[in-house]
Amino acid sequence: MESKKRTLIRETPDCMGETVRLQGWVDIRRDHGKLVFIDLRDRTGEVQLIILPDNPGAIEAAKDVRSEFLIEVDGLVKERPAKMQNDAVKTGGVEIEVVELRIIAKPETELPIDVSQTDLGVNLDTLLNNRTIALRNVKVRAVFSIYSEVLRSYDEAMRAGEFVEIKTPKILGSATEGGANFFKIKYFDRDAFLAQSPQFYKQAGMSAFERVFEIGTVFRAEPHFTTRHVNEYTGLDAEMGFIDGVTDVMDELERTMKHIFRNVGISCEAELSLYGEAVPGDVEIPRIRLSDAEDILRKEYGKELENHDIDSEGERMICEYVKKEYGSDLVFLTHYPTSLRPFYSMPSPDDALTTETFDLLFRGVEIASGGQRIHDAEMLTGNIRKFGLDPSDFSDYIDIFRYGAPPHGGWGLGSERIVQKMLTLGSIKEAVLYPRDVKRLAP
Ligand code: AMO
Repeated sequence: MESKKRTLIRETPDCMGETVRLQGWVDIRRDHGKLVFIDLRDRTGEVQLIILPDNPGAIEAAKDVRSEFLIEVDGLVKERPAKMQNDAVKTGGVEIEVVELRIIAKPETELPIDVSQTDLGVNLDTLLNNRTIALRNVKVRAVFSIYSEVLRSYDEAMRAGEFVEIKTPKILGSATEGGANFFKIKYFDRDAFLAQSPQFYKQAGMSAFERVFEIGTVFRAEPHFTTRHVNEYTGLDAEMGFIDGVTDVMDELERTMKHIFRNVGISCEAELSLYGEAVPGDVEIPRIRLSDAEDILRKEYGKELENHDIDSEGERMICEYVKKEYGSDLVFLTHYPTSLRPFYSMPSPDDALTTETFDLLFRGVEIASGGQRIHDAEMLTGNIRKFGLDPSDFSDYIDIFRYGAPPHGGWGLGSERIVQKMLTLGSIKEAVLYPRDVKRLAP
C-alpha cells in the first residue's frame, strides 16, 4: 500500500475501472443498512466513497470514521448511478468502491463548528475564533481562493505594465506622514513605528525605476469598528513616472482592475457561484469630479456633504447612482479638496484648492486612493510648511526630488476590500485570514 502514488479527486473521472489511492478529509459519513457512504474531499474536489458489506476489512476500518477524519483509501473508480448524480459539488459521474481504508489522523474531539454545511451559519466572532477549522468549509475556502487569484492577477497586471516589484521597510524611525494612525513599537533602545503606507519609498523607487509596485503589509492604528477597516491589511501599491497627468494613473488602475476581474471571473467561477456573485462587467469606469458628485447627491438624494467630504453613506449613494446611470460597479471620484488630501498631492493647475487626486469606489466602498504627486522639491517644501509640518522632518523624502524626479503618481489599493465587495461579505474581516482589530490579536 505504501508505494502507490496519490491520485487527486479531480483526476478520478480519467481513471474509470482503475484502482486509485485517494487522501483527504471526510466531509460526511452515511450508513444505509449494510452500506457505508463517505463523502471525501481534497484540495481539488469531492467524491463519494462506497463500502460494500462484502468487504468486512473496510467496514471494520471505517466503523469509527466521522466527519473531518483524514483518511487514505485504495478504491476502484466506477461510474456513479445516474440517479445519484445530482449533487453539484461532487465529482460528476464517479464513485469509488473502497478496497482498503486507513485513518491518517483524526480530531481528538468533535469540531467546535460543523464545517460540512455549505453555509457555516455562525456569527463573525465564532467564525474568527475558529478560523483555522472554518477554513475547511467550502465557502470559507472560496474566499481565499479568490483572494489568491486577486494577488496573482495584480502581480501579473503590474508586470505586464513593466512595473518592478519592490518590498519596502515596515519598521520606520519616524512617523512622518501624519502621526495619529501609526503604531509605536520598541526597537532596541528607542522607539520605532510600523509603516502605514509605502508612500515615500514607492516614490523613491519610482525615481529610479519609473514604475514600481508593492504588495505589502500596511498597519493602521485606527480605533475603528466598521465593516471595512482592520488594523493590518495588505496594500496593493503602485507608482509611475513620466505621466502627463492623473488621468494616466487612473487609466493604469482601470486596466489593472479589469485584469483582476477578468481573471477571477475565469478562474474562480465555482467559488463565485457559491456566493451567487459575478465579477463586474467590463464597462468603462466613469470619472466624476467630487464637486459634481456633491451636486448629484444633493439633487438625487437630498444629501448635503460636510466640508465637501464624502462619507460612507455618500459613497454608497454615488455608487448606486453610477450603477443606474452607467451600468458600472466602479467609479472614480476625482479632484478632492486640498484640505482633504496629504501634503504631497499635486494641486490642480487651474485651482489651488483642489488636487489631482482620486478615490476608486467599488459597490459602495472606497477600494483605492491615488493621485499625482508634487515632484518639485521647492513646491513640496512650501506645501509641507502650509500643512503646519516641519520640512526638516522630511529631508530624506524631499531629497528624492532635490536630485530630480519626473511628474509621477500612483495609488494604494486595499486587497481585502476588493474581495469583500466582490462576494458581498458583511465584513472585511471575512476576507482577512487572521484579522487584527482593536480587540482581536488572536488567533
Ligand atoms: P489610503 O489611506 O486611502 O491611501 O489607503 C489606500 C487604500 O487602502 C485601503 N485601506 C484599508 N483597508 C483595510 N483597513 C483599513 N484600515 C484601511 N485603510 C485603508 C483602502 C484604501 O483605499 N498613500 C495613500 C495611497 C496613494 O496615494 O498612493 C494611502 O495610503 O482600500
